[in-house]
Formats: sequence, structure tokens, C-alpha cells
Amino acid sequence: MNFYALSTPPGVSGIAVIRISGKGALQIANQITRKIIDQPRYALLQPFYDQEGELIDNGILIWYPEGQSYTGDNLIEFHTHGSTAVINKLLSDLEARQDCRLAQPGEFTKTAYQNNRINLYEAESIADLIQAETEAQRIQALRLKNSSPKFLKWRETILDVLSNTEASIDFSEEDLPTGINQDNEKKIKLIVSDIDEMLDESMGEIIRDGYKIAIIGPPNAGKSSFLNLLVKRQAAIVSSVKGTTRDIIEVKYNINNYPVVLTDTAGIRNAKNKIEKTGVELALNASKEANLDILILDGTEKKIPKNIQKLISDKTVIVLNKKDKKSFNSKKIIKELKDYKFKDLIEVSIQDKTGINKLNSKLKKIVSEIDSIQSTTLISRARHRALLKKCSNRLHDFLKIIKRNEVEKAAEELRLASNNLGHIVGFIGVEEILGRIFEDFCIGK
Ligand SMILES: Nc1nc2c(ncn2[C@@H]2O[C@H](COP(=O)(O)OP(=O)(O)OP(=O)(O)O)[C@@H](O)[C@H]2O)c(=O)[nH]1
Ligand SMILES: [Mg+2]
Repeated sequence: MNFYALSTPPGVSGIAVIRISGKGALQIANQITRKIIDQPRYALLQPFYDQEGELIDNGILIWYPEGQSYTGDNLIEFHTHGSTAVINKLLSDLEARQDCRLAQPGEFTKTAYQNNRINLYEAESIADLIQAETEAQRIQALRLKNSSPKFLKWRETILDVLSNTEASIDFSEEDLPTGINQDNEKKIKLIVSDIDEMLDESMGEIIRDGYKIAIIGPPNAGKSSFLNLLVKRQAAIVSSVKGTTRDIIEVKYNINNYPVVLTDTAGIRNAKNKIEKTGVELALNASKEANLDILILDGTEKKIPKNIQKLISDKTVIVLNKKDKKSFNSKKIIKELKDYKFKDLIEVSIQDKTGINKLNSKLKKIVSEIDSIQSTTLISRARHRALLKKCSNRLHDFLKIIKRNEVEKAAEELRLASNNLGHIVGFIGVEEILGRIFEDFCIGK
């Protein structure tokens, strides 16, 4: 069955691209253009007609033949004018055909995978690339796409070592080339250290899902005011009533092209009210999960509450707020903080916007530190991370077991380790996750 979809975003645009993929795509293109298309990979200016012979539009048609297309099957691209009327007319003409149906989300890429045009890992990187909202995410997705050969090479080496190991089950040691066992161990050790280095980086997930910043502090310190100031809109309610914010308020934000998720939280205190209590629990949780805490304190207060002190860590930026007020006095608080380790301390007035530029450049600097770490390939998907972790464990076990000369058991570890890598690129046993991966795509990709 041939499938089709609008591959450009819906709505009015200069041009729109509608694609059909499948064995019969060329035949459908012949019918629509009322001529025989015989020039592959060539931009042809053509009138497009519907089944009744009525002109739909004049546009560009490109035929990508089987084996040379994105999906691997015959693929036709219609470039039409991007008006809703033209798009709808061509789409409904395709829908009316017996041999054509609307594509499912991600079906073009899924077909490419099934036709061995790309591996699963590359398909996932394409999904990431389509969904990339910022420059950093785009670079990361491209980097991922290019790292699939690394997994394939590791897998090949492991399979090599596996066949050597299996050979040593059948042959006596004298029959094997000398030094082969040491050589095998060395190869596996190298792979393990590469994988463990990769696993060490959590930055890939940060770039994919956003750098998490939790805005925390006691009630009324100005947390919600700070959020609103940063995102330049009233994302959260501000009031002089203590305990205004109760739910977690999550706002997507962009610092220096890095995606950031800002969360405003309930003021932390010993709340009696049940709802506020839940809010405080959520706040503590958000702080735990955050990559960075911005702790907002009211600089007119003399003390830092005990339950707030407990939250100060090396991922905390302390913001002493309300500098505009006469009673603002940072000395006492700073003194109280002398035994604590934290990232930075800045005095501001959110109301007057004093100190805010300085705070912003601090945040920029902190968030940009990601850049220096992301030089190696990063793992951005939990699925890859879990499989690499399993693979690493297997290889560590192999190194232990082979020392005890339990060759058969050791070989089994290698087999499982190579399977783990195979799962990442999609060679084996991935049917159950295919749906999940491709449903992330939009229709038309
Ligand atoms: N004078 C002065 N008042 C401020 C400043 N920042 C915030 N406020 C006031 O402090 C009060 C509390 O502000 P919010 O932003 O609601 O504080 P919050 O930390 O979100 O409070 P909860 O949601 O209750 O935890 C409001 O009346 C703000 O107008 C400031 O820099 N100076
Ligand atoms: Mg608030």
C-alpha cells in the first residue's frame, strides 16, 4: 500500500511538500501529471490534475526511485503552492484513491528503517533533530546521528572476541595463537572504558529535555516575581500573601540557546494546610531533581529558616532579594552562610530590576558550562543509556569470569553484551519498542 502525507507544517506557506511512498507511487504520479515520469531525481515543473482531470496546481515533482529514496521505496515529492485550498485538494485526491492512504506518524522514517536505509539509532536521532528547538539540541542530534558507527564497531569487536572465545572452548590452548586471550581482554577493556566514559555524561539528557532550574525559597521571598521577570509575562500569581504559589509552575525558557525548564515552587515552610503541605513536598522534589537551584531569600529577614538552610548545596545560587527596601541587610545573612558551600550569591531587587543583569549573565555562564562537557558523544535517550549500562555490566562480568577460566560462561556474557548494542541500532528484538519510537514523529516524516 502506498502512503502519503503533507511533509511541511499545516497552514499557509510559500510552498508545501506532499510525499507519496510505495511501490505504486510512480504510477500515481503519472496519473496526476498525465504523463510518464521517466527522469529520476530531477525537478520537473508539471501541472497536477485530479482524477476528474481538473487542474489542481502547477508545481514541482521529484521522483526518487526505489533504493535511492529516503524510505527505500519509490518516493514522489509534490511541491505545490502552500495554500490551504491547493494542499487540501491534492490530499483529498490522494485519499480518494484505492491504492493510497494517509501515513501514520513516523511512517516514512519507519519504512526507511525497515528497508535498511537507516538503523534504529539513526531513526531516533532524526526524531531528535526534527524536534530540536534550539541550536544546542540541533548540534546534539546531529552528533548522535554520526555516532552510530561507534556502536557498530564495538559490536563487531565483541563478536570477534566472542568467536575467539568460543574457539578456545573447542580447541586446546596449544592450538590457539599465543597471546590471543590477553589480546581479547585488552580489546574488551578498551570498549568498557569507552562505554563507561559515555555513561558518565548526563549532559545529553539535559540538552534534550532542558536544563532544570528550580526557583525555591521561603514564602513571599519573590520567587514568582522572579519567574515572571525572567520570562517577561505573568506566568505565576504574585501577591503579598504568604503561600500564594502551591503548584509547581513549569515554564520553558532559553538561556544562550540552551533549553531551560524553570520551575516556580511553593514557599518552603512548615505548612499546616494540607494543600500547601503537598505544595512544599513538590517544591522539595523539584529542588532535588533540578540541575540548579535558585534560592530566593528576602534580604530584609534576619535569619535563614532551618528547613531552607538544609537545601543549600553546591548547585545553589542564592539570590538576596528586596534590596530596594530600607530594612534590607545582607550582612547578617551572609555571615550565617559562611559555613555553607554554594555556587554564588547575588543581591538584587526584583521590583526595581537592580542586579538582574548580573544574575542573568551568571546564569548564562553556568548553563553554558554544558558546552565544554559535551565534546564527547552524549547519550540523550534513556533507552540508549539503559542498554549501554547493561552492556558495560556484561563486559565487566566477562573480564572477571575469563580470569577464572570459565570460558563458556564468559562467552555468554559477550553474547549478551553484543545483543545490548544490537538493540540500540535495532538489529534484534526491537519490535516491542518500534511503536513507541515512531509515535514521537509527526505525520509526514
Ligand atoms: N519591595 C520589594 N518587594 C518585592 C520584591 N520582589 C517581590 N516583592 C513582593 O513580595 C511579595 C511576594 O512576592 P511573590 O513573588 O509572590 O513571592 P513568592 O516567593 O512567590 O511567594 P509564595 O508564592 O507565597 O511562596 C509580593 O508582594 C511582591 O510584590 C522586591 O524586589 N522588592
Ligand atoms: Mg509564589
